[in-house]
Parts: sequence; C-alpha cells; structure tokens
Amino acid sequence: MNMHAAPAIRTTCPYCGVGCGVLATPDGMGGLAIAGDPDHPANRGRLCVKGSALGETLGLKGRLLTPRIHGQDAGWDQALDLVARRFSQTIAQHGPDSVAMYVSGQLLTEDYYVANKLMKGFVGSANIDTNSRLCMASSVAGHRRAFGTDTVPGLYEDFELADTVVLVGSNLAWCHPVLYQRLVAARETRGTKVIVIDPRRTATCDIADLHLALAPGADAALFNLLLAHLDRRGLIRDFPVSGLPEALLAARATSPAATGLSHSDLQRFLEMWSASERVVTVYSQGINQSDSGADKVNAILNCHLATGRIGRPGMGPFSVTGQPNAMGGREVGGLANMLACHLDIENAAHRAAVADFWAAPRMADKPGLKAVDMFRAVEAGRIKALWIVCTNPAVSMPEADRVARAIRDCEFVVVSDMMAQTDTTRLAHVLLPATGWGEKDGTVTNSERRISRQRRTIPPAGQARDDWRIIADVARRMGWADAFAWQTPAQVFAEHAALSGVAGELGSDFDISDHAAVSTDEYDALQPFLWPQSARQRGGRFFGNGRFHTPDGKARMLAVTPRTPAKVTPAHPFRLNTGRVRDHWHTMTRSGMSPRLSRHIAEPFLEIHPSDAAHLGLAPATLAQVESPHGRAVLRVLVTDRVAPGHPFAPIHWTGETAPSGRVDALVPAAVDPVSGQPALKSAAVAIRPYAAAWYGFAVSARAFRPACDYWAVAALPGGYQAELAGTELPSDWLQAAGLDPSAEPLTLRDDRRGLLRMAVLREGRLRAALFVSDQPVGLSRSHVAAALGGECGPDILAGRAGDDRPDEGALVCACLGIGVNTIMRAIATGRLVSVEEIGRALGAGTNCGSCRPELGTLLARATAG
Ligand SMILES: Nc1nc2c(c(=O)[nH]1)N[C@H]1C(S)=C(S)[C@@H](COP(=O)(O)OP(=O)(O)OC[C@H]3O[C@@H](n4cnc5c(=O)[nH]c(N)nc54)[C@H](O)[C@@H]3O)O[C@H]1N2
Ligand SMILES: Nc1nc2c(c(=O)[nH]1)N[C@H]1C(S)=C(S)[C@@H](COP(=O)(O)OP(=O)(O)OC[C@H]3O[C@@H](n4cnc5c(=O)[nH]c(N)nc54)[C@H](O)[C@@H]3O)O[C@H]1N2
Ligand code: SF4
Ligand SMILES: [Mo]
Repeated sequence: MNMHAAPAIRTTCPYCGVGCGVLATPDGMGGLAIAGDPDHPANRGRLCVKGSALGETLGLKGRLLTPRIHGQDAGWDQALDLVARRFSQTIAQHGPDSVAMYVSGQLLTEDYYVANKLMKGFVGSANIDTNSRLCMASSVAGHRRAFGTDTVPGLYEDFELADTVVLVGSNLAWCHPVLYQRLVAARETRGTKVIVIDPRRTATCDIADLHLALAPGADAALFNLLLAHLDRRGLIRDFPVSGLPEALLAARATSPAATGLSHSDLQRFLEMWSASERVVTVYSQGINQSDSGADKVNAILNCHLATGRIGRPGMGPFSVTGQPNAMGGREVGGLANMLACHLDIENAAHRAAVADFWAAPRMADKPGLKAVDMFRAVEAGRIKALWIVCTNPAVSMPEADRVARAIRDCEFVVVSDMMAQTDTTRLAHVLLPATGWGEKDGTVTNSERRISRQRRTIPPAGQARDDWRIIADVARRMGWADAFAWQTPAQVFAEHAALSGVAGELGSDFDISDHAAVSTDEYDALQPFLWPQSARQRGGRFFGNGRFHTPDGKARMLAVTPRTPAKVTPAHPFRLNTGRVRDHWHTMTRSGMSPRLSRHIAEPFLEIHPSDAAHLGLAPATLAQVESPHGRAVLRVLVTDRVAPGHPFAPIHWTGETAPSGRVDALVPAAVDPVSGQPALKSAAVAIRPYAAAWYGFAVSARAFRPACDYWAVAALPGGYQAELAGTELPSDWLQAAGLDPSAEPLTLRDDRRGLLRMAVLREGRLRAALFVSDQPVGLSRSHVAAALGGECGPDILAGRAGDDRPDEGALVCACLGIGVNTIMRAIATGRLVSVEEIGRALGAGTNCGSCRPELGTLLARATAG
C-alpha cells in the first residue's frame, strides 16, 4: 500500500511543440495524476485536453513488451545481435548507403543524438531522415536561406507583446492549444488584432478580426503583394539585408488575382500588417507542406527582414513546430542534409570538426536520402536494411500504400516502437520495445528554443528499453564500443552540449556548451532554459541586432516567383486538404487509448462544401468514396461551408488499426518541394462519389473487437469500444461482419419495413454488446448506448432512445469535463446565457483547457440565431 502521497515529478508533455510543463504524480498503482506545471514558462499551469488526458494513455494495453523476431518473442541479446549483424553484413557487402534509419521528432534529443552519430559518423552514410521531413523541412530550408542557420528568432511572449498576430496555415486553436490560449488572453487584455490565413474556416477563426480564405497554395503571392505594398508605403527600413532589389522586382510582378481574395479583404490585410510595427507572422503546415513550401517561408521572412520587424519584442516570423522535439531533432542534425548542432554536412571544415570530436572512423561526406527518396530507394532494393524508430510511415507518408509495400518487401526491417500493433510494426522482421512517455528520461526543445526535461515517473513496460540505449547497444555490437559507451542519458546530453561548443566556435547559433560538463544530479535538476547557453550568448531573441549567420553577416532576401500548385485533372477534379483534429494525435497509437479523446470525433470524415455535396449526390452522414491515382479511402460526409467548393478536407489520424479505409495518405501523391524535399500533403487531386452502402451499422462491445466488413472505424469508450460500420453487400452473419462474438445469443429486433436490425447481447442483465443496422446512416444517440454498455439494462436498449431519466449528452464538446452539445444548448436556452464565460460559469465547459471555447462560441451563435 502506498501510505504517503508521492511527490509530483516535473516533466514535459509528449505531444505538440508548445512543450508544456507537466506535474505527474504517481498514484502508487502504476498510473499518474496529471496537472499543468505552474512554473513552466511555456504554459504556466495550463494544459490542453490532450495533455490533461495523458494519464489515460498509460498502462500495458497494446504495448510491445518484449523484442520479437519474425513474430516470435525473443531475448534482447538475440535481437540486438541480429540487428547489428545484419546491418554490418549489409554495409560490408553493399556499402554504407545500402542501410538507412527513419526516425522521428518525437524522439528525445539524447535518442536522436545517438542515432545521428551512429549513421553519420560510424556507418558513414547520411541516410538518416526523419518524419520532420514531412513537418518542418520547408521552414528549415527557408531559415537557412535567409538567416544562414535554422534559427527561430522569437519567443512565445512575442504573441503577447504583438499588436497584430497573423496565423498562416496554422490551426492554432486545435494544434497548439495552450499557445492559442495565451493569444486569446492577450487579445482580451490588450486588444491584439488576429488575422487567420487559411483556405478553410477553422476553429482558430473564432478569434480572427480578419479571415482570409485564400486560394490554396497562394501564400507566396500574398506575401509578395505585402512586400510590394510595404515598399509603396515607404516602410522598408535600412536593415542589413542582401537581395532586396531582386525580391522587390519579383514582388511587384505578382498579380493579386492569384490569391483569390476580394480587393477589400486584401487591402485590409496589407494595411493591418503594415500599420503594426509589432507584428508576428506565425506559420505551420499550410505553409510547409506544399510543393513551394520553402519559397512560401522566404516570402514571409522577406517582409519581416525588409521592415526590420524581427528579433525585437512583439515582432518577427514564427514557425510553430509540430512535434514535441521537432526542434531538438534539428539541433542534433537528424535531417539527412544536416550534420550536428546546425552545422552543414556539405562544409568540409564542419565535417572535419565533427569527425574529430566523435573520433569518427567513417564520416558521411554528402547529404543522404530525404524521406520520400529514402522509401523509393527501399522500394528499388537499393536500401536493404532499414530501421524505423518512433514513427508510423505506413500511415503518415504520402503514397502510404506504396510505402507500406516497400517496407514489406525490404530485405531487413527493424521497428522500434512502444506499441505492438501498428501499420508499420506489422511489416517488421525485428520489433524492439521502446519505453514511452513517463518511462524515459531526456530532453526536448519546444518551438521557442526552450529545452526542458522529460523525466521518468513510472517503470518501463515489460522489457522495454530507452531508444538511446537500444541504438547504442547495436552500435557497440557493430564494433564501436568506446564511442557508444554512455551509461546514462545525462552523459549523452553532456556530449551533445560539448559538441555544440565546437559548433559555436565555427559560428553556429546552436551552442549550449554551458552544459558540457553537466553531472547526473545537475541533469536531473535541470530547469527549462532557452538556447543558446554558452559563454558567447545566452537565451533571448535572435537578429534584433541585424547580425546574421551568413558570410557577410547580412540576411538574405530571396526573389520569390509564386508558383501555383499542381493542377487538378478532369479525372480527379477535387483538391483534398488534410490536417488534424483537436483531440487526436497523429496515428492515434496513444491518444486512441483515451475514451475522453475519442469522444470529440470518433470517425474519419470528409468536410465538403454544400454545392459539391449536392452536385455529387452526397447526403450528410452518408459515406463518400474518395480516389486518387494512388489509392482509395471511404470517409463520412460532413457537409459544411467551412471549406470552399472544390476543396474538401479530411483528417489524417485513422489507420489500419482504427479505420482501414480511412487512411488519407493512401490518396496523397509524393510530390515534394524541390528545395526542402517536404511533401505537398495538403493538395491531393482526388475524385469523389457516393459510397454504395447497402447497409450502415453502429456497434458497441465491452471487449475489443475488429469488424470484418468493408467500412469500419473503431474508438475507445469508457467501458469498451464502439464501431461505425458499413458495407456494399448484406452479410450472411451480422455478428461476424461486425466483429462481435459470433457465438453470442443476442436479443434481436427486426423491422423489415424500415430496414432495421437491432441486436443486444446481455449477460446477467448487463449489456455486453449491441449492434444497430439500417439501410440509412444509423440515427441513434451514440452516447446513450455507450453509457449503457456494461451497465444493467433490459431489452428497451433496442429502442435506442434516450430515457427521460438519462438525457442524451450529444456529441462531446468539452472533452475535459465531458459535456456534450445537447447539455450546452439546453443550458444556453434555459439560462439565457450570452457568452462563453457564462457557459463556463454555468457548466464548467471551456474552463479547463479551453480548446472547446471556439466551439462554444459557435453554439452560442447558433442558439441565438435559431
Ligand atoms: N490535436 C493535434 N495537435 C497537433 C498534432 C496532432 O496530431 N493533433 N500534431 C502536431 C504536429 S506534428 C504538427 S506538424 C502541427 C500542425 O499544426 P497545423 O499546421 O496548425 O495543423 P494542420 O491541420 O496540419 O494544418 C493547418 C492548416 O493549414 C491549412 N492549409 C492547407 N493548405 C493551405 C494553404 O495553401 N495555405 C494556407 N495558408 N493554409 C493552408 C489547413 O486548412 C489547416 O487548417 O500540429 C501539432 N499539434
Ligand atoms: N496527409 C498528411 N500526412 C501527414 C501530415 C499531414 O498534415 N497530412 N502531417 C505529417 C506530419 S507534420 C507528421 S509530424 C507526421 C506524423 O506521423 P507519424 O510520426 O508517423 O505519427 P505518430 O502516430 O506520431 O507515430 C509515432 C510512433 O512512435 C511510437 N512512439 C511513441 N513514443 C515513442 C518512443 O518514445 N519511442 C519509440 N521508439 N516509439 C514511440 C508511437 O506508438 C507511434 O507508432 O505525419 C505526417 N503526415
Ligand atoms: S498544448 Fe496540449 S498537446 Fe501541446 S504541449 Fe501543451 S498540453 Fe501538450
Ligand atoms: Mo508534424
């Protein structure tokens, strides 16, 4: 028994790049109580719903607990020996470039450092790339072209000190919720003007003074028009830049028509941006994930450089990073075209310095293959041994079906993951169980360059080991025992910090050499700090002094000729935009465990404009079949004017585990930005038609189940699981089609006239499973049925209606407090509530993480309009 309350452990959230501080308190039963850390500068105690639900994602369920070789449990020595032997043999026979690692911005800096050192310094190949290629590569390229280094100049507090904040291609409300809350608070206290530039009307638009629904891909044109306008207004400052005349020439040649915006909206934007000395331009995947992503970034940087609005309080460009350690990965040089500590792999002096520091026997001397090319080389058999760590490329890469086939057919594939069953682990020869958040120790860097500790709070699951240790163990077995001899992550961090001192001497911005001699105790006590931290420079903003990391010390402005995105074709006339939803994290291997996070949106969907839907004959809540030259998906139809005609949107989160026909990257082509190699993930040309459903179903079960019908999407519930189902043919066995126990003897209700079938499996008076089938989309209160699961219940469950004693919550809006749309609408009506704050006081909704405040605003507007 745990008699004493364990002390809270300070750690960092493993989800988005905001990098919120978390207080994790072990409950003595293997779980953790989670709270925001009031002392962490990123969040000052706030957490969004994903962070708040971290406790629900722990435990052994679904975890990979032992190494596996060809599907059989194996010992660590056996697995590590095999990996080392196969990698060594492949290198000996086919050369260093015949092996590759594909890693992740969710690794800790220590893990990442070890992987990069192994590949670039010892294997002698830069064939190590990361999912950050899909995420931040265009920003990295843009920064390096303009600043000479990959430097994020500003700080989060600039969001609060600015007069105008422009969010370009960023759905901050859902993807960086705590930063969004900081902006909301600043707007309330000081009237910050907010401009959102996104073809889609997102939840972030709820705080927008101006929303520009620009034509997809037209961002470079828009910022070129801004640059020309700044010039006309005489706002171009004498700031140390090169390339201004050429950039202006290109800007003046840009036509406003390309933006698809009205004259008045465009003028308002140009004026608002120009009028604010203190302006922050925040950008994310709407900019990066484009075939002209790097140019879009430079078009934005141009405007800040020309006006000198950079590196001073409340102003500057700001690339918000997606993953918890996207920045740390860049710092260790995890991209195939980087070295370490922001040094340049194509610079001989840089290479020599790193080789010397590592005592590297075989230093990579050229950039390696970027993600898309890497999987092409796997497909072509040029890469014969592949190690995937902490990412799920069979789902998240463009042309995902093709990538999955390439992995499946590769001679030797190793996957290190926390989870046993993912679309990628299924394809591996060797599976290595990694410790996950809460079990591992290390550091991460957030979007504002703040390095924070993730701390071990619970024991590893099964035989899981830390990623850095697994990689070092393989390196030792490959013959490099001395170079990979660390005993603790503190030693790895100290070596990384020492190398950054070498880099700092070569002019790198990334220098944390203050920590080069960090002891284990100091590392354990490390407080969040901003880099750089060295004798030369400490924290703060970059570039306010006008000195850049280029040979002449000036920033480089780039002449940007905007390109229009690849055309859609008559056969594939829709441009599919893709992105995230509020409560899910990527391929859902962790967030999918939390019933709370699954309630907001439990199924893949297609947002489509009413005119497109009418034209295609797509009724709301039916299913759409979406096709591209690369694959097929089936998605629930959500008719909404939030998207423009011709530009539907679908979320990225569903997989072979959760909804096999909802994998949107099966549709997305692997077209890349020529500069950064980042794929254009937001503009797939697709064809859409109604899915010919003969039936629709909804099932719940207390036990996990995997349906066997054509369309299904499962989600976790507090007492079990639910699934949406459909098929083009009526099955002979309904329980089997739904994936429910075929030996169960259900109560069955048929109404052939209305095309209905309802089944309930009761055991000892408690509901174990239920299935509702119809020839139309099943109209039924999901939350009512879900609430009945596991509880005492009679045949009336087959009526499927909410009893008067149990009002139906409806779709979940406030995930933190579990408050649904119906409760909120009732409270608005009965309490005559007029503001989001009043809803908060009446119900608590929106008062915890605040992620649902935009939706509360929409509901208020709907209630008052109705
Ligand atoms: N809830 C949640 N939060 C997350 C994540 C998650 O999985 N779930 N993932 C994290 C990660 S790794 C990342 S990278 C970030 C991503 O964070 P964001 O970039 O904010 O998220 P996305 O939804 O990918 O895309 C942002 C917006 O770009 C818009 N867009 C599409 N095309 C264009 C265009 O041509 N121009 C412009 N201006 N906009 C366009 C889309 O309509 C979309 O609303 O989120 C992080 N935070
Ligand atoms: N169409 C389209 N595609 C996209 C995007 C988009 O907007 N549109 N966004 C892209 C972007 S920005 C990103 S970042 C990617 C994300 O795509 P992925 O990186 O593929 O997604 P995750 O689900 O985060 O995968 C992380 C994996 O690592 C495992 N894991 C978690 N923690 C650990 C750990 O500590 N160690 C190890 N070894 N494993 C661990 C998880 O179980 C999971 O299997 O998707 C990209 N793909
Ligand atoms: S905003 Fe949410 S997901 Fe992002 S770090 Fe903070 S708590 Fe985690
Ligand atoms: Mo990302």
